Amino acid sequence: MPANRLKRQTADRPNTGIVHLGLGAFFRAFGCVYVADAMQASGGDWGIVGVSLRSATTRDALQDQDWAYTSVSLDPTGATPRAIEVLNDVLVAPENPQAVLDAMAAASVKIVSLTVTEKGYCHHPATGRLNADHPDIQHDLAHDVPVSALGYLVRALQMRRALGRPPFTILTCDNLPDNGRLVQGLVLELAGLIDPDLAQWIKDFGRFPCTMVDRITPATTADDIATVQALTGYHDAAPVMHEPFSQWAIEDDFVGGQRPDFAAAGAELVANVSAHEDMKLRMLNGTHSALAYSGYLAGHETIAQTVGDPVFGTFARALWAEILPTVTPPPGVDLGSYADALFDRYANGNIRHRTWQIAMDGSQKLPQRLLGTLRDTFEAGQSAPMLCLAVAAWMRYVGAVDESGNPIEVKDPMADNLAALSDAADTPQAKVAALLSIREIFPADLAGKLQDPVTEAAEDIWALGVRAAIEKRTMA
Ligand code: CS2
Repeated sequence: MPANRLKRQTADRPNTGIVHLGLGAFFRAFGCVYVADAMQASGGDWGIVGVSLRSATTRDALQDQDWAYTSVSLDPTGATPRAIEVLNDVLVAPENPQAVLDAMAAASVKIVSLTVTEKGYCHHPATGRLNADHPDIQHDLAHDVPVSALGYLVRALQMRRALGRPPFTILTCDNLPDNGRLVQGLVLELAGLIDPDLAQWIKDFGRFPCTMVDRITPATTADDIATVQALTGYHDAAPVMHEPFSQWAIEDDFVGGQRPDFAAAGAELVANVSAHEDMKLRMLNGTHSALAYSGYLAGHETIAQTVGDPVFGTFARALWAEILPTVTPPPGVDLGSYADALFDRYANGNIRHRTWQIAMDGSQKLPQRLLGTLRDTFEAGQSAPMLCLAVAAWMRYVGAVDESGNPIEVKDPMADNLAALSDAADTPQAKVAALLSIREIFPADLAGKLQDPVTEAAEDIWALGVRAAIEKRTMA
C-alpha cells in the first residue's frame, strides 16, 4: 500500500441510518455528498453502509482508506477535491448476503436508497410491471436469501416486520419516470408472490418517495486516480469525478418523517416530483442517449467532443426544439434556459463522459428517454424527425459494428437478441421492422407510428453515415 494513502480524518462516526444498494460512482458523487452536507449542517445519525450487489472492487479500494474517498468537482478550467467521510462500511452482497439483510433490518436504519440502474429493477421497461420470469426474480421467489435488489428489499422488510420494527423508506435514485411509484409497485408485486400479508403491511406502512437526481459523473479511470494524486498529494484508489452542477428533487414522504436535513444540503423537497423528473429524463437523458449513439458511430469518444462537433451541437439544439413542447416546466423553470445550461454542461471538456458508457442498456433507457416524448409528439399531431433519427441511430448501434466496420461492444441485457434481429434482416427497412417488433420496448401502437419516419432515418444513416444523415435534416 502506498505510504501516502488517503485515510479517514474524522474520528466522529455517526450511526448508520442509511443502507445504499448499488454503490457506484454516481451515488458517491451525489447522495453521499448531500448526506455529508446535511449532517454537517444539522447533525443526525445518517452514516451510510454501501452495498455492492456484484463486484468487490469498490469495497477493496475503500477499505484501506477507512471508507473515505475524494469527490472531485471538475469545471471547464479546474478541479476542486473534497474528502467525503460518510460511509461506515461497504458490503459485497454475493460474499455475504445475510450481512446485507442484517444491515437493512437494523433498528437504526431508516432509509434504504438505491442506484441499481434501469435493468436492476427486473421489470418490463414498456409497462413498468415485474418481469417474474427474470432469472433473479425466479431465484428470489425460490430462496430466502436473495440476489436481486427487489429481493433484498422484500426480504429485509420481512425481517423488520418479524422483529416488530417499522419499514424503512425506499429512496430510489435511478433515472426512471415515477421512480418511487415504480419501485413501490414492483416491491408489492414481489412481496405479494412471497407473502400477501407482508405485501399488505408494506402497502400500509412503507414509503417510496419519487426523486429526480442529476449530476454528470463518468466512470472513474486510472488517469483520474493519477489526477487526484497530483492535486492532493495522496493516493486514493477510488475517487469520483463529477461536474459542479447538482440537483436533487425529493418528494417529502418518509416513514415517520425521518430523513437527513436534505434541504440544508441544497436538495428541493417537493410534494410532487413528476415535473422535475419529466424535464430531466426527456431533456437531459433523452439528448444524452441520442448524442451517445450518434456520436459513438461518428467516432466521438466523449459527449464534450460530440457537442464540440458543430453538426452534433446543432443536432442537440434541434432535439430540444422537438422535446420542449412535450415538457411541462416545474414552477419557476424556463425550459429554454434549462436547455442552454445543459449544452454548457455537455461542453465541459474536463468531464470525460464516454459515449460508450451512456450508450449502455439502451433497451432499458429508450422508453422513458425518447419514446414517451415521441408518443406525446405524435398525439399532438406533430412529427419529430430528430428523435426518430436518434431511435434509428440506436438501431444502427445495436447491430454491433461501427461505421468504420469495427465491432462495438454493446452492453445491454438484450444485446444478443438485438444483434440477432438486426443480423437476420438484410435492409435497413427490415432491420427497423424487426427491432420495432420487440414489445418489451415498443408497444404495438407506437411501433406502428414509428415505422415510416424511423425507416426513413435508418436508410439515410446506413447509406450516408450518421453525421451526414443529421446534416441533411438540420440543414433542410
Ligand atoms: C447518462 C446519465 O449514463 C447515462 O445514461 O445519461 O447517467 C446522466 O449522466 C445522469 O443522469 C446525469 O444526472
